[in-house]
Amino acid sequence: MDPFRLAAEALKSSGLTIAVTGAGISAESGIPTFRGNDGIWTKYPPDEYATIDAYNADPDKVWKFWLELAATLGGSQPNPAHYALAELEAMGKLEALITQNIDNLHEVAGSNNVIEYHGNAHWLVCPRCRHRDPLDLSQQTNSPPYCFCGTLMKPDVVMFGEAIPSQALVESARLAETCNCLIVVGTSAQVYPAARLPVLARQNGAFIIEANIEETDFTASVTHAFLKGPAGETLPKLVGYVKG
Ligand code: BJW
Ligand code: ZN
Repeated sequence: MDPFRLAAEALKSSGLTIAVTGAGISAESGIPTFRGNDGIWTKYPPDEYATIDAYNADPDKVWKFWLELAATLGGSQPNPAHYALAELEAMGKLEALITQNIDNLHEVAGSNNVIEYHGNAHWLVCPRCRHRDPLDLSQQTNSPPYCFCGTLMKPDVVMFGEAIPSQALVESARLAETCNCLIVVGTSAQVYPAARLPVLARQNGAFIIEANIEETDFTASVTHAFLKGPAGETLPKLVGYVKG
């Protein structure tokens, strides 16, 4: 059966649908993904730039990388894939959206119930007192700023070795365990615990729709309907099938 038709039927009959998104959904907004030939990690190895230990050992080095990454986010706009998920929510067909992305584009596209699993690049957080300040993504400083409590602040994103924010962790697991349908978009399924969510949903009987330009570790064993292609094309097409 046509995977779009199969996916649309599952969505129509589902009482509770959630989505899990990754960097691939923002690729068509001009934001590079992490893995793959042109991925961020090819230039900046994650061991050196994306772990909390690396940040604590040399905050200025990681800060410099961070500002470069942030520059790719500044001025970026949602693409048709973000709008398609916002439309599904508005239609009452998507309960919640769990994003690993830190770019804020789902919120800009109009999704209301967004769980930020790996934080948000538009904020700084104090590791000691948890005070948050907005981060001006266009700033160019050599060092991260200090909190009023005297501690060096860090981007409010989850680095390797840091815990997922507890509310996001618990709420996402609850949704994955109880949903009837889960749409997973543009993630390589390599980073945990986010990569557990579709597996958890599948184990609890949910129908899994996957949208990606290539197969992932989910595709053969977890996915029911694989929508192959750029999410900016496949997700609006899926919404069309749901409406039609
Ligand atoms: C398209 C497309 C288009 C392209 N359309 N598709 C279990 C097993 C092994 C290891 C672990 C485990 N549990 C925990 C770990 C350790 C670690 C981990 O997962 N390591 C593995 C990588 C080996 N996890 C952690 O450390 C996490 N924390 C944790 O577990 O805490 C425990 C703890 C408890 C109590 C106290 C202390 C600790 C934290 C993970 C944090 C991840 N952070 C990052 C970086 C943030 C920014 C920064 O610092 O600079 O988040 S890593 C990076 O990867 C980013 C992403 O959110 C994340 C996922 O990447 P994503 O989204 O999948 O992107 P890509 O690039 O990998 O894939 C893109 C996909 O899109 C591809 O499939 C393309 O084909 C596709 N695509 N264009 C559709 N147009
Ligand atoms: Zn503080």
